[in-house]
Amino acid sequence: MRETTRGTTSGTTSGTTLMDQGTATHCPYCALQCGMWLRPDASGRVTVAPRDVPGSGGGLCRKGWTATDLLTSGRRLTTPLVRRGPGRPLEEAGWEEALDRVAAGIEEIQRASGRDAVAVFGGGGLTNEKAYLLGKFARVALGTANIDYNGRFCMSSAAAAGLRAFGLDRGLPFPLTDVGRARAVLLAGANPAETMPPFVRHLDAQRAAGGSLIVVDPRRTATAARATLHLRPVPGTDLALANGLLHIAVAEGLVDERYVAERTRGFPAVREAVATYWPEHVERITGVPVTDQYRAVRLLAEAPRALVLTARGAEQHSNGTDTVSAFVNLALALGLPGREGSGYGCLTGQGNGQGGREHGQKADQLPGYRRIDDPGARAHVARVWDVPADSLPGPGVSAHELIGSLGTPGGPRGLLVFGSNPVVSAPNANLAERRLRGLDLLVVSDPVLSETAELADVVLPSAQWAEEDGTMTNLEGRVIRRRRALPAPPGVRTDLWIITELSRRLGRPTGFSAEPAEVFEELRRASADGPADYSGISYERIDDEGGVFWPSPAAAAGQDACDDGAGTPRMFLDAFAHPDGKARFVAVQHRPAAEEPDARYPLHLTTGRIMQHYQSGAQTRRIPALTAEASGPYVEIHPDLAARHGIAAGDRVRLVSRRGTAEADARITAAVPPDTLFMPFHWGGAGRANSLVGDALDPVSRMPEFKVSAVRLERVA
Ligand SMILES: Nc1nc2c(c(=O)[nH]1)N[C@H]1C(S)=C(S)[C@@H](COP(=O)(O)OP(=O)(O)OC[C@H]3O[C@@H](n4cnc5c(=O)[nH]c(N)nc54)[C@H](O)[C@@H]3O)O[C@H]1N2
Ligand SMILES: Nc1nc2c(c(=O)[nH]1)N[C@H]1C(S)=C(S)[C@@H](COP(=O)(O)OP(=O)(O)OC[C@H]3O[C@@H](n4cnc5c(=O)[nH]c(N)nc54)[C@H](O)[C@@H]3O)O[C@H]1N2
Ligand code: SF4
Ligand SMILES: [Mo]
Repeated sequence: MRETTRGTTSGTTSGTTLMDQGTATHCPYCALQCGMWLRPDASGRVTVAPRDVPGSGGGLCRKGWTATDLLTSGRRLTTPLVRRGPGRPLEEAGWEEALDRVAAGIEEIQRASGRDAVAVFGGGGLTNEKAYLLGKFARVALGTANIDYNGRFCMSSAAAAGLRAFGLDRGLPFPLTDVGRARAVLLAGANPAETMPPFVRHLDAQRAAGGSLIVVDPRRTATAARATLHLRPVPGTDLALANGLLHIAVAEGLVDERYVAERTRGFPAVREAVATYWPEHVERITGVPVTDQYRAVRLLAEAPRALVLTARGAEQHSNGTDTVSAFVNLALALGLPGREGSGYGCLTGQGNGQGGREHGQKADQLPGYRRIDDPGARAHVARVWDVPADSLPGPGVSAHELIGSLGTPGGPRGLLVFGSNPVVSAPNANLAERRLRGLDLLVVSDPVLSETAELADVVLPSAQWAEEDGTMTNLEGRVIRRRRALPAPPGVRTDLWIITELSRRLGRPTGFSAEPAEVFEELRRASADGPADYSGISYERIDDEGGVFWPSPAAAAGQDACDDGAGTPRMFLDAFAHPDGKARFVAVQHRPAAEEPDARYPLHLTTGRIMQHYQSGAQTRRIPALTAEASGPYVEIHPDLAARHGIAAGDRVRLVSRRGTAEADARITAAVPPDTLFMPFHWGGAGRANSLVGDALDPVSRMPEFKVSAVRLERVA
């Protein structure tokens, strides 16, 4: 199924009325990566049409439909900005001045304080090519260990749990279309009705075919409203719930003993660990009724094909890795992973949340999902980069720890940010903002003047998705093409060009290319024989096959694609990625969130997303059609709680935590439990949810606890 890069509507015969459909690309935002046709018209505006692509299908949500508004809007940056002295405002500058200033600043800091004194912060929205080149830039041109990225805030707990269970982690190790075919789906902490609306068609298909959907979410979301069974745990108690479900599976004789014996290790310790998770005890911890626990287990165990899926609601906790392990244990005991049509998967979030974690912008990684502390991996990548292996730095620290160390004694004094807006999205954002303000040099590459860019010494206006080529890896692990539909405005440059120019100024005239296709060729070699092997993937092959699933070793690239897609649509069918081919159970125990409600801060706060806004909102808050529908921050408050505080719908309320305060409009709804508030995190300033969130991290993944804080609620007079 060759994917045409330029499309024409079918059905025309004369050849004279062929209508140009435009350029075939994908939405800039989430990991579903819906297909799009982009067509610039005579007035310079770009029209969008949905494009039917394998996996995500032919739908678009409101964000996709309006994504092109930012291409032509006056709200984007079209010239570099430089702060020409402390206390001075950002002023327009030429590229030479801006880049020279960055290079000089880096050299000065590194001369005085060492190479690690300059850090890099990347993003899961960057193309594979950019993520790869950014990681190489940090290790080779800067020689710093200090690089990490916002994926640490996103799916790192699921990745850590997937690695320890299966030996390799790919968000969904099966094609998305398996969701529609599953007879039972358990969604833990996911709200795709708002976060991936076109995905919901798979859930609708699944239920229309008689399947059951179990949603685990403290809130009655639009997704939960579609569920056969909605389990509403107290925030932060999913681990106890998952252990409890496994306890019931054991007690009811529903464990797939043959699968467990043949395909796994470590079950006895887990059986023992869940022995004390009696249904009544689990109800006391989680609030989920005993009968619902039984029903969930039966629905899952009796389905011929069943999926267990987690997302941020289950993962963004100080016990997030263990929580995902508890759900994976349940899936393994029921014999799901590595079986056609069944399995465990994590719904990744960002456009390239998958590829972004595979090619070296994570503190402990080299391209191809290699470990930076593995001598063999270092030697391989150093050969591709043409540098001595011992010149490569070791592992750096995680995103939140990196931000916390900025400008402190011994910490980095300079930071380059590509593709993130941590002033809004980092936990304990008041502290994050202070740290960023304390730097000697802050450089931000961004298409817009985000809250983080506002603090920068140098802002570099980068090209947007529709103005560049590259590859993205969607939530299924399918590598797809982003294609350039129109030129960037004059004065705007691509991230690859910026990285290449900076490298040249830092004494690396070779080894960096601004051409995506050239970077991808190098990425193929760097990833070859690694866990995330892209060596068999090429732009041409993606065009031919409509995307290629990694791993795709070069040696296998000639083989015909199967019905589900090219590369490896389904992983683990024959063996898991541990040396003995067996999956690992990991015994885990419930522990409370880092911060539980008490007399001074009596309420749970949980945070998340709404349909109209994307992440820190830097992009979507600049799109009038979206802000017209969702204009500002709000808090969901249960009617009983609101009544106790004398709060009416639309009143201004203040939330107070140990870190800070946030103000927003009250939205009164029984969708939240009486002791739990929900606030979206898409706004900065006074309405910034992350001013409330704490510093607790998961000990394995270093994922922050975005989903549980203790707060008190006040009515603003
Ligand atoms: N509209 C929109 N879509 C997006 C994004 C966006 O910003 N806006 N971002 C993209 C990205 S990067 C990501 S990571 C995904 C995230 O996608 P999701 O994980 O679906 O989104 P969230 O809203 O963060 O969290 C999902 C749900 O977790 C619930 N939750 C909170 N606490 C708990 C808990 O303790 N246990 C359980 N089981 N559930 C809990 C919340 O009530 C919420 O409904 O979305 C992607 N898509
Ligand atoms: N309280 C709370 N906080 C959260 C979460 C939560 O659920 N609750 N979720 C967390 C999660 S899952 C995530 S993923 C993070 C995301 O939070 P952020 O990392 O802040 O993500 P974005 O808002 O997408 O920031 C991307 C920035 O890069 C710019 N940008 C977009 N594309 C490009 C590009 O190609 N190149 C360059 N140079 N710039 C680009 C955008 O304009 C924007 O300013 O937030 C986390 N923070
Ligand atoms: S669901 Fe995600 S990829 Fe699809 S249009 Fe919406 S934001 Fe874009
Ligand atoms: Mo995310």
